[in-house]
Amino acid sequence: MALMRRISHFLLLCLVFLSYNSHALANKWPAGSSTRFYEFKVQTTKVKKLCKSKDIVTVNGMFPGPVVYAQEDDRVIVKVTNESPHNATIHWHGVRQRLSCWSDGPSYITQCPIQAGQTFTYEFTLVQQKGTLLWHAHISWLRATVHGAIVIYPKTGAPYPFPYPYEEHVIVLGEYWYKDVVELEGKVLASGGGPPPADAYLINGHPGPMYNCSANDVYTLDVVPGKTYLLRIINAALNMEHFFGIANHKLTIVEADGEYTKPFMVDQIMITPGQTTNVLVTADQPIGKYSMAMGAYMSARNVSFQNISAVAYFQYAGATTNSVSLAARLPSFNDNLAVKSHMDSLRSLNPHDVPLEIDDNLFFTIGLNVQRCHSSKPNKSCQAPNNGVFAASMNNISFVRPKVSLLQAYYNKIHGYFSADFPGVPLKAYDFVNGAPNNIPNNTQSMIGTRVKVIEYGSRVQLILQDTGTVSTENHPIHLHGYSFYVVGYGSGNYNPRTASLNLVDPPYMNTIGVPVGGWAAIRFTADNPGVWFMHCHLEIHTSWGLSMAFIVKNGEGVLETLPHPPADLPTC
Ligand SMILES: *[C@@H]1O[C@H](CO)[C@@H](O)[C@H](O)[C@H]1NC(C)=O
Ligand SMILES: *[C@@H]1O[C@H](CO)[C@@H](O)[C@H](O)[C@H]1NC(C)=O
Ligand SMILES: *[C@@H]1O[C@H](CO)[C@@H](O)[C@H](O)[C@H]1NC(C)=O
Ligand SMILES: *[C@@H]1O[C@H](CO)[C@@H](O)[C@H](O)[C@H]1NC(C)=O
Ligand SMILES: *[C@@H]1O[C@H](CO)[C@@H](O)[C@H](O)[C@H]1NC(C)=O
Ligand SMILES: *[C@@H]1O[C@H](CO)[C@@H](O)[C@H](O)[C@H]1NC(C)=O
Ligand SMILES: *[C@@H]1O[C@H](CO)[C@@H](O)[C@H](O)[C@H]1NC(C)=O
Ligand SMILES: [Cu+2]
Repeated sequence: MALMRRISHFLLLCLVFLSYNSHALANKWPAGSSTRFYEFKVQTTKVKKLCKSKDIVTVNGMFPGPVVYAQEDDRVIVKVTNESPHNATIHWHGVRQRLSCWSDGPSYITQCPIQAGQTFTYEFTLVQQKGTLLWHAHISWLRATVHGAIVIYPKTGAPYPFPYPYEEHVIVLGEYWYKDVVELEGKVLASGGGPPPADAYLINGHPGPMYNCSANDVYTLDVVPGKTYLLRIINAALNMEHFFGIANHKLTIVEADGEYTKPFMVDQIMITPGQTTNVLVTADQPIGKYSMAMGAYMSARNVSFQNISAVAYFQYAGATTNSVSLAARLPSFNDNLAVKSHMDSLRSLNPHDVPLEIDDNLFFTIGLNVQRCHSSKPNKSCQAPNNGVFAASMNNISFVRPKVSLLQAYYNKIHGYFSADFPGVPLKAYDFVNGAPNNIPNNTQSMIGTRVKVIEYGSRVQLILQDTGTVSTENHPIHLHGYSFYVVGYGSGNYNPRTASLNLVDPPYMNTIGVPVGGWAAIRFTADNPGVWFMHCHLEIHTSWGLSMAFIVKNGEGVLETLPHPPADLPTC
């Protein structure tokens, strides 16, 4: 029974479907690393939300999907069967996939899609990884509904570096559309313009009382006065970044992207899609019902977005269900200072190997573009500003997905699908934040192509990510596959190596960094995991527009530095 008290209603639901995994929640872990088996069925599921019924794609009929529980150093095996009519793949976001690039999951980067009726088994080891991560579909916009938590407990006998919480709860943030998201992506791309705002935000699949027909569709976290809770917050939203907070309660950040941080108390957090943040919250307020809110952070100009918050309840035992909820106050949608103060608070608890010397000095611009209209129906298909077509790029190259997976093409030396000439620095230097180069006024165009950057095994990499103002400056959440990286610096304006101050002592170790609007971020990692690793903006529309690239990290010497052969059941294109 002690076990049952420790899990939320949300987790209970998962247990109903996945009872064979319920042991994973127990406090007593088997000694040594073990193997966790999961079975994922990607399928079409009917849901009723916000006044309407519709079909969505889920895993095992659950939304959000099942939680994958494991322990540090465990082997995880997930058999994915695609029972949906769409192509599918699953990405294990933040799992570093040591020597298992084949199981990373981004479609056309490390694998061909699992087509309708096919099965593929992902296998990886959580080498020295613990904390909260997420899994999600990595193809088209399916991730909107195909996502869930990964909870990795520390090794047996390794306590949390903070007071043991009374209970732990997973909080998954999402966005919801009435329209079919796969069709929606196609329509948005065909229009040349921007995407429509989400119809609602969701907390653990529930929009809360602020939308139509949703007064009773509210996630409620029941708390005991005086107790401390660990919230494992995951942003699985598609196209927006968010603020999250609880009325009258402080949050103590203890982990970001699956790595412990020095504890820091804040009123609210900003969390980008792809990021995970663990916070402690103590029910230390008068008995009552408090709202937990998820609202928009929109740093770009002139973009319409859903400005109604999703609300859940943080409800004390003893509060009556009809007691009035105290509203959570979130920063206003464009409060960049609130975002900066959250970033300033993130410091690694145990930094171990921050690269101090650099072998590869890279500089990538990131931002949106508007291409010239080539359509005979500009009103229909060129709806970006100046009757153009939206694109997005890194170093002015809009990435085009190849027809086969890059990893298969690279591994089997199949030519013609990519070129290894992704530039390490921009081809033109100019005032990135404030405008286009002087010699090409009003030129907002980008190049298109499938280009990769090749890195030697073991190279110590510094990468400056620089936001551009070609269309509008914006905070872009950049995610790197296969690695976590130290965020050694960030700032506003154009990066200047003479004035930039870097933290090489206790920088946060992350897998997704919200590069400040109109600013830059500097990240460092040691390229010691061979394979093809996607790097992209985690706002899905920006990835659709080409804000991505891939690194090829070469093999080193010997089996421990060499990518093994592909699994036999790897899908083909
Ligand atoms: C609720 O429905 C009405 C009528 O359809 C609509 O005008 C309004 O915008 C909706 N409100 C929200 C929050 O969706
Ligand atoms: C803002 O958006 C409107 C409507 O989409 C468009 O007409 C206008 O040109 C945009 N302004 C700028 C500065 O991009
Ligand atoms: C929310 O968005 C609607 C429509 O886009 C707009 O009319 C309204 O002023 C916005 N409200 C706030 C508080 O920004
Ligand atoms: C295209 O849009 C412009 C204004 O946005 C309008 O004046 C024009 O009539 C439209 N053309 C067609 C063919 O719909
Ligand atoms: C650049 O844009 C400005 C403002 O839209 C316009 O006045 C100017 O003529 C444009 N210059 C060129 C060379 O197109
Ligand atoms: C980006 O590429 C396009 C297409 O080649 C070119 O016209 C434009 O000048 C480039 N812009 C920058 C900033 O390099
Ligand atoms: C599904 O994937 C296969 C293999 O890459 C591809 O040929 C097919 O066009 C894809 N189907 C859709 C609807 O994208
Ligand atoms: Cu972006």
